[in-house]
Amino acid sequence: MAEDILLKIREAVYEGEDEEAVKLAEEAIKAGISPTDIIDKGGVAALDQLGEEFDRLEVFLPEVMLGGDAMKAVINAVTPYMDAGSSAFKGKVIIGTAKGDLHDIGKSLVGTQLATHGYDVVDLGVDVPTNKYLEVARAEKADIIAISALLTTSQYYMEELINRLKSENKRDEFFVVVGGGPISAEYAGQIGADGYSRSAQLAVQMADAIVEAGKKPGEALVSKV
Ligand code: B12
Repeated sequence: MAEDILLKIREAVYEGEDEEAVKLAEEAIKAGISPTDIIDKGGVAALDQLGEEFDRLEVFLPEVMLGGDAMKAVINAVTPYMDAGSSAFKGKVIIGTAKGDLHDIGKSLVGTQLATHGYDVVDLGVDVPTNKYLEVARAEKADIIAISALLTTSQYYMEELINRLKSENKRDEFFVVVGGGPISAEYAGQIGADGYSRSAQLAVQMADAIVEAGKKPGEALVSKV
């Protein structure tokens, strides 16, 4: 039963049928399926399929765009049902997608998860230059800068931001956490990031571990895979 609805959501997102996808997502919620399963097993599965087929030139950008829009509609529909964890304030996070990169679905999911689990989140949107993260993080007295990248050409800016902090002798000013399709724990370690996680749910555990460890930024990588 649950598998059936999830498969139908996957098909609707794949086809870019946003109204149908939202209707099914609402049915799934009523049937007791968790928002996380709806997003991961329904929506993300469809986007992964579209991504692979796009790579093989079997589908084209308009199909991927429609799939992305349907996915966003599903996320909006199920967000109110997401489990809110402890609401005690844990820290302030500035989040955005790296320069040159317009992918915002994963970044927004991470932002929502952190916001519903005790973090004060400022979302700078997409195509965010390094200066902007730093400027807002300083103005807001943030604890964590979170950078998402889906394009290999944009992941470089994660390293740029960390190197900028080092060159200003301010590496300990912010924790810098990274994630997104092409990012791995190895890469996060290589560039000297403080945190990496494979998913939005794990991003909360990662951020909690960083805050609780009481270490200074730049000392160790916390990775949740
Ligand atoms: C949807 C999509 C689009 C949509 C984006 C819509 C939107 N509003 O975001 C559109 C159609 C606009 C698009 C455009 C392009 N895309 Co595109 N796209 C995708 C696709 C299919 C899905 C991405 C997605 O949303 N996944 C679902 C989310 C939930 O997953 P996620 O982002 O990985 O996020 C999760 C984790 O990574 C993690 N996470 C994410 N960010 C962060 C941050 C932190 C701090 C942490 C801790 C964790 C974390 O948590 C998230 C939730 O669990 C991917 C393929 C894929 N499977 O990833 C290609 C893909 C990313 N796109 C690709 C390409 C090439 C492009 C274009 C260049 C195509 C073109 N020729 O124009 C343009 C680029 C535009 C630009 N300048 O950014 C390539 C990238 C290849 C590469 N190596 O760089 C991919 C991999 C497809 C492919 N296989 O070729 N795309």
